[in-house]
Amino acid sequence: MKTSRRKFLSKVGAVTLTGAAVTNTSFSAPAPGPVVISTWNFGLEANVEAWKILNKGGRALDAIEAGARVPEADPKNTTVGYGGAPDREGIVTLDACIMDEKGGCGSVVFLEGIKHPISVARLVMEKTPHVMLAGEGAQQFAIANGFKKEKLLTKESEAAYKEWLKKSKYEPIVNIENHDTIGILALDAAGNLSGGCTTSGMAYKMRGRIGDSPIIGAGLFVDNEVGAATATGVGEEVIRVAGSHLVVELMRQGYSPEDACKEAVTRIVKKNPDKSKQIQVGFLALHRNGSFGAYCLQPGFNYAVYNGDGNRLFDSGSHYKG
Ligand code: SD4
Repeated sequence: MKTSRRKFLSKVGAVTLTGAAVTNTSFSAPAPGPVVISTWNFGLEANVEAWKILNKGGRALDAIEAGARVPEADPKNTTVGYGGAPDREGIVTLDACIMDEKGGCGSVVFLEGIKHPISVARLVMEKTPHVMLAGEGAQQFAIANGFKKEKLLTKESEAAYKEWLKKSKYEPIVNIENHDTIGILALDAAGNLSGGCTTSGMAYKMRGRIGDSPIIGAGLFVDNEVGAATATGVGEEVIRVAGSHLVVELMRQGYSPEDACKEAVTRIVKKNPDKSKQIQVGFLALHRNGSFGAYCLQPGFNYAVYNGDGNRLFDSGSHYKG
């Protein structure tokens, strides 16, 4: 029997953009039509921009890019784009990738001085015969395509970095509890999927370190026949299991989005049970039928969903319990 919208909302305790509480668990009876889902609570704001495109019948790829640009431009978001935490030398380096419904993909890594790596990644996909550009080459390509070189380190991020420098021990930081990388997945009215992932990476990482976020198959994977997945958390662990590709392949075998994410987390734990106690990894998946789900290692991962039922924040209440 179809659950009424009112009943559904009271069951999951959903909130809107301005709400405070978060919900529990995933949702597998999707509203028909387009949907966009994205990691963490700042995903709510990204979804608003993405939904403007999806709601008009626009393409999922355009929605992804528009959504990802929101946290990239936000100086208060210290894990993505402008205002992102720097590496251990004090330099902000950005990573991003994007995938479309045709299996096209583009990626930039170790990009400095460009505020919107997601848009550069899209151009790599659309204008070059390559998938990935790095560092200086990626920056040259961006500038040649009209992007401005800008200072990305904000006063606030610089001050936090200076505090961190006072510690004697080298310790990169991934925030377990709160805001991180944005991974964003969308299904449009034509039934096509796309995805994107953009980050400043692990705060105070070694210079040159790249995580999972810009790596196709690790931080993001889209297969229009099946679904899409993205990851957040300690990228090294996600890369080791080719996490997002794994999630999509599990959905191909019939796993629900949440169960596929759970299996990927479980594999990470099995490989390294001790380390897993101290890190966070979360996966988010969208099936091509519009159902979605998430699973994380530690409690504290939330994600935002905008579909015909509105824009809501879900707590991935499902986390690894051993
Ligand atoms: C990375 N996965 O660079 C990204 C960062 C992140 O939670 O998502 N941190 O490893």
